[in-house]
Amino acid sequence: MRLTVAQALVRFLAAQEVERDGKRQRFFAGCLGIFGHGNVAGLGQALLEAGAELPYYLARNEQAMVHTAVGYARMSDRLRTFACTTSIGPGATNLVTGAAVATTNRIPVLLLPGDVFATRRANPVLQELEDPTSLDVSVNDCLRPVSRYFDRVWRPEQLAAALLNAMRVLTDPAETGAVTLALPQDLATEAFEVPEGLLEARVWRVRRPPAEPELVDAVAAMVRASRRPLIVAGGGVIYSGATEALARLARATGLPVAETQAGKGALRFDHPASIGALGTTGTTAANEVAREAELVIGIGTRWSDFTTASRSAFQDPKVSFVNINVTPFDTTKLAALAVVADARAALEALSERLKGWRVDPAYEAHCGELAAKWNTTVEAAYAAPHSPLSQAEVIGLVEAATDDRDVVVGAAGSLPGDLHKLWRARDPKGYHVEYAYSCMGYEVAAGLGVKMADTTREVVVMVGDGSWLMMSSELVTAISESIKLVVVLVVNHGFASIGNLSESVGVERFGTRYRYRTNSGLDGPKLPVDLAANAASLGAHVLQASTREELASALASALAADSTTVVVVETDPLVPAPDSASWWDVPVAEVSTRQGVLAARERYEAERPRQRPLLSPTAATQPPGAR
Ligand SMILES: Cc1ncc(C[n+]2csc(CCOP(=O)(O)OP(=O)(O)O)c2C)c(N)n1
Ligand SMILES: [Mg+2]
Repeated sequence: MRLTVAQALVRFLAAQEVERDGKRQRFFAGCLGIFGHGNVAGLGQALLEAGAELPYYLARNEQAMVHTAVGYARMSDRLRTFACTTSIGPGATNLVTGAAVATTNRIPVLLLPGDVFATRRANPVLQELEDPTSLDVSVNDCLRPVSRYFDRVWRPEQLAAALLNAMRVLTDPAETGAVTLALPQDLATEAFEVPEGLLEARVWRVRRPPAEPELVDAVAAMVRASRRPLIVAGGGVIYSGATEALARLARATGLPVAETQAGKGALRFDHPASIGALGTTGTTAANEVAREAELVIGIGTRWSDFTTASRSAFQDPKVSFVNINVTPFDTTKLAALAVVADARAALEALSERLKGWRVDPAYEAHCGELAAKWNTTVEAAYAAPHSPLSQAEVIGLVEAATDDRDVVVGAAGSLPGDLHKLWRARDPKGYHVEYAYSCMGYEVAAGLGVKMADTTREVVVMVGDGSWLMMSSELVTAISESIKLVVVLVVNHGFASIGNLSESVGVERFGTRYRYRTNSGLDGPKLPVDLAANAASLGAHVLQASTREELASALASALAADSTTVVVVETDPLVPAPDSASWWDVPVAEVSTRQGVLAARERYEAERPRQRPLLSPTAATQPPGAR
């Protein structure tokens, strides 16, 4: 069969399926894209011809379309995603930030940037970089470090191997992330004889590697010997579909479970073993249990500094770690006993080995009391009235307005931290906050992908005014596709998060307010920017709320509506969420003419000694007799 490279590629993508636990489905839900010179004649032509075989969605910004694909893939537990096509040059480099979001979060997306001519017959072409030291460099090389697999297909004969490797990485739970296949624009339109078999339907099995039995024995022995064990659930628990296995183990043993950002929702907040969010943005319950834990079992977590409170969260001098993770890279962190395994498989095996065993009842009761106490703190933060409203009040009203299965989406600013500690998750897919890359602009675009992945749930995007100004473009895509979102736009006239951080490092909220400039800085009156009018101009229905009653009623009508509503609410950036006695390592200037900086440096130096290297081998990884 004679096809262009782009036609063959599109047919290949349409024929790929994945299978896990006997459930088979198409891997690519479609192709998101923005056409320009570099992809319109190649992939554009091929997608037109393919029609419903690989549906095409017009996005408004290339970075945003990767966010949409990431939102979709995360909501689909990494078993489905989108391909993303761009023009060459700026369209392609706009992908870089989105690719980094995908790769840091370990979420599969396929990027198909256009590239310069393979033949070089008319170079430099429009938007070509021209590196005088090497003509085979193009701007797409920026995508190499943020891609788990990168290939530039210079010749039609190379297409088959590139596609098979792309699928290998995208469907491998340990390897997955952004995959980039750069397509020189002349090559994409070139016809070739498609190798036999390439376009036949293909099923990729998503593996569930079991834990080695000796390791499960070792972990069970460590748990039995520990007086204060703790489980930390990360995103891997959710992607593996291990939440029920975790709930059963926790119920049977009383092992307390704390959650990372990506792992939040692994247990319902009211499960008796749930102690909530861990770390810098954690609950007092999880942070107190972590402080004294003797044994910490991380499952499907990459141990970011927010989770470990910059390695200050664990203070027991003999604390040891176990890492259960499908990604070998993550298992060696914190000098843990490394268990390379699928989360569900490992949890089931561990449950078997721990049959009949339970944590000390006093410890269980202690964890339960701490969790109940934090719940009281949350209730109080939700109820305390402020004018303008506090962000906690807004979160409380969104929580109250939504059903168990609805999804809250967030990413950067002060919302992720406040949501992590306050939001009471009632469903494993109900909490979707991107906090590996914490990328401003993810919110609306990803919300669109989340809704496309599961149209049976209401999706509530919570976004700050800073993020909104940076990237609200995909609201237009949602409108044009008649995909309903509820967006809660939190207006606090600047960066509450970085303002607060700035103050804590002695930098006095410098440059973090959306205000007119005066002689002393950005501290004049508020700007006449009207984000409600801005949202309405993009085609959304808009409701404004300034009291609790107005917000509750706006949320109720937005949730009941058939089309996208943006609820604009003003909040006070100076009312913080309740503190959870934790820390984050953000270095403070060592010398300064300002007293505030010196005081902040002093506080910083006082905290640093709580930080621990966490390098001690566990008993199971030490040679016999070493302890
Ligand atoms: C793309 C990007 N640029 C910069 C940052 C650094 N940053 C983190 S939060 C933030 C401010 C966010 O403002 P807003 O969305 O209004 O949320 P708020 O802090 O007010 O809650 C900035 C600039 C980031 N995370 N992402
Ligand atoms: Mg803001």
